[in-house]
Amino acid sequence: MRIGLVGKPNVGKSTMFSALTESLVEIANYPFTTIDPNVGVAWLPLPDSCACKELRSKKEGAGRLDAPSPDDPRLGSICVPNTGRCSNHTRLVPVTLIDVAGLVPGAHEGRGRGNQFLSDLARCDALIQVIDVSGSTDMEGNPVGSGGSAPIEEHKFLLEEIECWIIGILDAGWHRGTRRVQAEGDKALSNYILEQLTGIGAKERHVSQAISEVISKHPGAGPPWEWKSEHLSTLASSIRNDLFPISIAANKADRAVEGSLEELSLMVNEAGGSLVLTSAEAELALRRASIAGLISNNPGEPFFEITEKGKTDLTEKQEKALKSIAQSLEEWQGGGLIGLLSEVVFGKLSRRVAYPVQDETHWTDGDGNVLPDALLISEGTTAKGLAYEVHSDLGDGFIRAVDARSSRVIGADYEVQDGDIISIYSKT
Ligand SMILES: Nc1nc2c(ncn2[C@@H]2O[C@H](COP(=O)(O)OP(=O)(O)OP(=O)(O)O)[C@@H](O)[C@H]2O)c(=O)[nH]1
Ligand SMILES: [Mg+2]
Repeated sequence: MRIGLVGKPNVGKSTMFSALTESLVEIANYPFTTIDPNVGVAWLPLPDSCACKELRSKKEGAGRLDAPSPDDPRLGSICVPNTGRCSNHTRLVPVTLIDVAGLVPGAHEGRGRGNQFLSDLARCDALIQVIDVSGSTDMEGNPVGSGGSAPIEEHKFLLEEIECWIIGILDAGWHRGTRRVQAEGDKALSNYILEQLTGIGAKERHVSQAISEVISKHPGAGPPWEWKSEHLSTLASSIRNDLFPISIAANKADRAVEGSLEELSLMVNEAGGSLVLTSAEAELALRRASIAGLISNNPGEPFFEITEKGKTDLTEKQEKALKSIAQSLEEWQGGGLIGLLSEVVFGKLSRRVAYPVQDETHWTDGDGNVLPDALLISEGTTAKGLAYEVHSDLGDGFIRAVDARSSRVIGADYEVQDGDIISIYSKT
């Protein structure tokens, strides 16, 4: 799972990256602070309890396990995650984030840092556009104090730039490529487009959907080698929408300009995306205080406790500032950065979780580790598809799978449901 952070310069992309991945990156109040992309992992809590909760209660019921002691550091969790961690049955799973250079209007013509770096986003499952809702920066990301660019303009230009980037990939050999239709028939058109766009992750269904959109929207478009820029634009827009669904972090919400978001919110909702108010800077402050051991706070939660260390080290002013940050985060609906990420992954992308295990009785791997993996899978993933997600050898040698809850054998075509625990039998 990969999610790209995009937007004009100086909106808080790197601040957001840093808060979510708990890593140090360069952050500054001027455009193009980031040039080479930052890549890191954010830990996303699963919306439902980890399956280890169910296992614990089964074991407790059978008298094979005592209730967790009050000083259990993991608050009852009994899984052994290969990646991430689990406490109080809240399981964290990895999501890769990519923070890229800012994009300015005209990037496809080489303005700013151009749009070459968009290829870093090519394999992303979704994008989050970070928008400055404080009006403190212009379209190029220059600090202007107030009266900066309108959020809706920031969004529209970003869509346009990504579409121009896609058109740029298609344009070069368009005439020659699409002429193949004359000799090879209609299929040659989708084949040509697919060849050009596989590098950015396009699949046949994206391409055929896009071609149908051009034909229905422009009935007089003529043969593809005569298509004009508006036809290619419809094509690119359809592909962009499918390939890179965009949600919005309405950032710098701590200094939001009243009434600047209604129009944008409507537009994003109509396109099926989400918009969440965020303050990356505020969340970063909480993360840093938590990492320094001054407060105890889980990512995404607006409340915290001051630790013993915090009680001695924090000044009254610092304590007040942290409390006011937490209060603001609570007031903005949507759960901040983690809430947005969760909405993108589980809402927009409809990801489900599956727990592959080797031993269907004990829900363990070969070494006895309980529920070692919690994988995010797409809707429609089959048992065999899940085997491939674990390892290509497991997929190639797939014999059958077993639903560990019911001990029933399931076939290769069974559609994996959210929360399924599945053991896979394979020749290898
Ligand atoms: N008030 C406020 N300022 C913020 C917030 N998030 C980031 N900033 C500030 O905005 C400025 C730009 O932050 P960056 O994270 O470097 O922005 P960027 O989008 O990565 O910028 P480029 O790499 O130049 O494209 C910094 O001064 C941050 O401290 C926020 O939520 N509220
Ligand atoms: Mg940056």
